[in-house]
Amino acid sequence: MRKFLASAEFLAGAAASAVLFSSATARADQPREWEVTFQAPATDMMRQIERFGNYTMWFIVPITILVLLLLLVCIVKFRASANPVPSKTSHNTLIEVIWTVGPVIVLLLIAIPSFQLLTAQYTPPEEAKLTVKATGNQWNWDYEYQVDKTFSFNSAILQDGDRAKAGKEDRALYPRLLAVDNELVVPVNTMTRVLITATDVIHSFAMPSFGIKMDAVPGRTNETWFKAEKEGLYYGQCSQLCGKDHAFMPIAIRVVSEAQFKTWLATAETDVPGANKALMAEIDGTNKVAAAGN
Ligand SMILES: [Cu+2]
Repeated sequence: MRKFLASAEFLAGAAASAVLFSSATARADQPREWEVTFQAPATDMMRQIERFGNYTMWFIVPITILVLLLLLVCIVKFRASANPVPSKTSHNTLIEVIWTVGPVIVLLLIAIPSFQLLTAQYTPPEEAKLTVKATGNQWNWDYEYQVDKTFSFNSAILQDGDRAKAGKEDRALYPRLLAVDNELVVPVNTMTRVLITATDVIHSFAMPSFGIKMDAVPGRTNETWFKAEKEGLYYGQCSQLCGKDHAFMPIAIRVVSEAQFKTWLATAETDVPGANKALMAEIDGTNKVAAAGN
């Protein structure tokens, strides 16, 4: 028994350090195995969503326990052997009032903050400084930067064969099925508007750690926004079943400093792969300096 406990302790420790290690090296957020909670929020909106999710638990857990207990009481107390003559009661005004008013109060307590959150999601707190348009295709994304000199590029899943050429061999930072060839690059702490549409079927642009998910509908432009607070590489996926390669159209957003974004933008207008290479080299360099400083 002691041996089992010791090995369990070791496993837990190893798992914890693996999580710490990977988050320290990856500097990003992405889905993880056996994850039961939300990804760490990278925007205030996601923090609000997380708070609301935790708040609803205060209702969900007690109600589930109450219903389970009531069921158990009925099963044991009113079983045929203990209760051979069943009650013929069909009405009880007090109980009916309680089971009507109680749920109404619970629903109001959930509905009011829920609508407040929904309103906040549709009310950008400030004017956007950057507008990008995301167009879903079967099965990749086009990103258009609506800046002085509008330009666009395609972002598709990273093929294993292209890893070396792209300099993306680190599978913690560029995971299989989530890494892309060209990330959407945005500056940190900048109000970013995302216009979302599609060319063929309905897709959905979703970034869990930003708290955004918006359908991409052909012939229609939807709008959402985010303001990322932390630099890093974030992963999401198309979230509307869109055909055979639906599981293979990830979304990757690279949040960089304002200076890095300016440099990237100046090159990207004419040469997206070149701008990405330079940006990756610079980020790698600053990471090494930071690691050396520790
Ligand atoms: Cu899709």
